[in-house]
Amino acid sequence: RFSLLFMSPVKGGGMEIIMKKSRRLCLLFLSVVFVSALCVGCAKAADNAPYTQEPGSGQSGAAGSMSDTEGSSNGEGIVEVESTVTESGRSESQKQTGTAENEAPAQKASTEAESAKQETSVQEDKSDMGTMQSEQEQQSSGSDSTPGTGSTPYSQHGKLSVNGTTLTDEHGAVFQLQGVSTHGIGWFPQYVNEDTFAELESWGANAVRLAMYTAEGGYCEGGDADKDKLKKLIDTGVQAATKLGMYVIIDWHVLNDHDPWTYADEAEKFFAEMSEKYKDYGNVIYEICNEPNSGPDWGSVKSYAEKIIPVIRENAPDAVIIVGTPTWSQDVDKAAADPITGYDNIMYALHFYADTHRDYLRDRMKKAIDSGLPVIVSEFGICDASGNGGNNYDEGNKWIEAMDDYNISYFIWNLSNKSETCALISSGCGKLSGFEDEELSDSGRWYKEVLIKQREDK
Ligand code: IDC
Repeated sequence: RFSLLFMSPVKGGGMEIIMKKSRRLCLLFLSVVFVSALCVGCAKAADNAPYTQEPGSGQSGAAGSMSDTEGSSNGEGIVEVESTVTESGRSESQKQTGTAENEAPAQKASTEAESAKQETSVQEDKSDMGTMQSEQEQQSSGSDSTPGTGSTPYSQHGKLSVNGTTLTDEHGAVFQLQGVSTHGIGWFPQYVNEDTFAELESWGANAVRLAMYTAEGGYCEGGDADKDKLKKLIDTGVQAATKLGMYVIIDWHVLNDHDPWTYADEAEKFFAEMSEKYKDYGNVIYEICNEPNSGPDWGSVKSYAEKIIPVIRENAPDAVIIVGTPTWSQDVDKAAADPITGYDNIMYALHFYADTHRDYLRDRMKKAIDSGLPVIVSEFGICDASGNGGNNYDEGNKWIEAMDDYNISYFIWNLSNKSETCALISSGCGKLSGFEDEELSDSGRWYKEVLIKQREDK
């Protein structure tokens, strides 16, 4: 038998050499098995670690961010994407344009490698998060909450309100927010800091959006300690933006939980707490559901909004509140036909990814505004709706032009170095500020130019 062979080498004979060789081979084999087992173990641990794993296993919200008809109306490669289960429990297959999904295996491998890389940096970052945040807390507790001093966006424009279909500043002049959305703050906490925001401000951004996922290991799936960490991160972000005199959106990032009603009670508690904490911060804006999708209609989203808005209004009687719309925040037409009444300073979200969402969605946006709906683009990208594929600069520029024409505020997705087209920082760059142009991604460079040009034109 194999083990016996090991124990009884014939001394000095050819057999001994064979035995030595087999022993070496065996040792090699065992080491390979051991190392592989270790790797699998690590990967499993990473998968299970809340707040360290990037979201995105499975279909992202974006994978379904368009309807069948939208997919086929686009003359590009159409890829079938396994999709979400509808309210009735029926599994739908939706079509996604672009080639990103075609390259799934290669891409998946690189995404996994990226996740492992990111995880380390997130964990490293988390270790000093405690210190960072307690400093922030000391600064914020009892400190004056007047955002920015000197010539900052807030010092010039003050508290914003919604007038007709647009935002206006405290002097009554039309005002446009031009900002950047973080990735999920739980996964990329390192970018929630004053230096990074200052860099965005130096390009011409006047606002940031703090995206806090509710599902995918996000706020509603963690325990109290995880919730506290995320709330501290929000505070870090709000304080940093406030110091710089930038506007800041607190975004309840509903995505793979589909329906804002899934965690409506949690949302109610969260917004009660946030609006109480930031009631004196004229620069804070509340976004109560990023992208309802795969089920809830406008009636249902509207009734969710009617549950949350009064909770915020109790503490922040005139803060701007953004309400997401069904179909990944694309159905502004439905909201325009039946807007929320009885409250001021409400805006409705329209999100687009320029390579997927083209004329038909721009037309829908314009029509909604023409019919009196205040629309805000609290998230957009210039690649396809999966956050990958190539950038479509032509369509991106058409969107910017349309939004500028209508004085619509916008926030690009996302402030991270994740290996995906829509990340603004190149995946090889670990810096948090002082980015050279080549350390930005293509969309990062494009957006920086958009902002710089806007600033020059003003
Ligand atoms: C994407 C992220 C990606 C993540 C995925 C799932 O870029 O890293 O894996 O979410 O969590 C949206 C969503 C936004 C999506 C983005 C691109 O609001 O969370 O981010 N997108 O898919 N709507 C349309 C596109």
